[in-house]
Amino acid sequence: MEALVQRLLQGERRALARLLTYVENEVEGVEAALAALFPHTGKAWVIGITGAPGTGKSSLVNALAKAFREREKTIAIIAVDPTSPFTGGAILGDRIRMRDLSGDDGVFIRSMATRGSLGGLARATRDAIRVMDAAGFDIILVETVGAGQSEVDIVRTAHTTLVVEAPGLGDDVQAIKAGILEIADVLVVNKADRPGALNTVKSLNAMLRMGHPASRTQLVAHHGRLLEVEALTSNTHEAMWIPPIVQTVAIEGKGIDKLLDAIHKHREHLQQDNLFAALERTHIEVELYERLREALLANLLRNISQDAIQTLIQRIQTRELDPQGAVQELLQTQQMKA
Ligand SMILES: Nc1nc2c(ncn2[C@@H]2O[C@H](COP(=O)(O)OP(=O)(O)OP(=O)(O)O)[C@@H](O)[C@H]2O)c(=O)[nH]1
Ligand SMILES: [Mg+2]
Repeated sequence: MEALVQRLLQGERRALARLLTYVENEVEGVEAALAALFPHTGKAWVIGITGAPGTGKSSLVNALAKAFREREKTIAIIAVDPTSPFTGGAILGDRIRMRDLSGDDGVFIRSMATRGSLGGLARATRDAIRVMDAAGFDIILVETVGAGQSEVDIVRTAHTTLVVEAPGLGDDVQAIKAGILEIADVLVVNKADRPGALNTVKSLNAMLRMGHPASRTQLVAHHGRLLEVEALTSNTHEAMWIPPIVQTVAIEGKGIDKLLDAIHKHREHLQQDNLFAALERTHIEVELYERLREALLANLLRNISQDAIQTLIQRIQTRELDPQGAVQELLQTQQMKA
């Protein structure tokens, strides 16, 4: 592992690929590698791209990567597929569409699918981002399908979040249904070459005028949970960010300059008033509590036999014991043992 870490820090792509596989498979010893890499992280700008299936996220990632390359930035891409471990076809599709980026050492592409739980995927994605960050990439693009929990997980890792819409996916703006407008730093109306694009822009605009939540509230972490709270009155107008709406035709590279510009402005926005430090603090707090919960539970369960759990379940089912009482009982026996 140690040698692998050194090779990764020296920029060796094969070491990077191998470490990412270790992260994904939670291979023993990978935690030590992640710990050794951690001091080398915190430099990359992480951009999350989310939206309903088929809106053109991968095409946008492709176009963005090319545009960043033209500006001499190195790019790592993670395509996360939280829906199913059986969508190898879709992942292959992503890879094929990104083939015009291959052969360039300044671009690195990786797909990740769930193996077990969504939580596991979120952790693996976060760790993969760190590994790529330590490997020295300037920009990390993370694509996930907007399907519930995964958007929130992007917020927990990305610095700038793009929410992608496209016309003709139904009569309403998809973001309303999925409730993901709140997390958008930039709204992208892709497939602007299609009829209805202007209507999509109009509905998004109307929603923003009604008061984009971000213009009145802010995300904060409280005991490791993300909460939306009223923006502090001391948060003056400079501190507020209203997500711009950018139209693109990803497959033709149209509007990509404007999108890059919007991303850049958001980055500049975060760099004022210590907003970036606050965002990072929130990310760290959420992660810390998440890991703590996991570790405590794992610790506890190590000392409890499956039989004991099964007995408790039975006692709950027969109404002899209530679920909260069962938890208390478990904690007490643990304390007595300790
Ligand atoms: N007309 C038009 N088609 C586009 C545009 N961008 C992407 N497409 C097409 O839309 C389809 C879906 O594009 P993808 O980039 O795979 O979309 P995605 O959001 O990554 O899809 P999933 O990852 O499956 O959710 C493909 O056939 C693209 O060629 C665009 O700007 N205009
Ligand atoms: Mg895709």
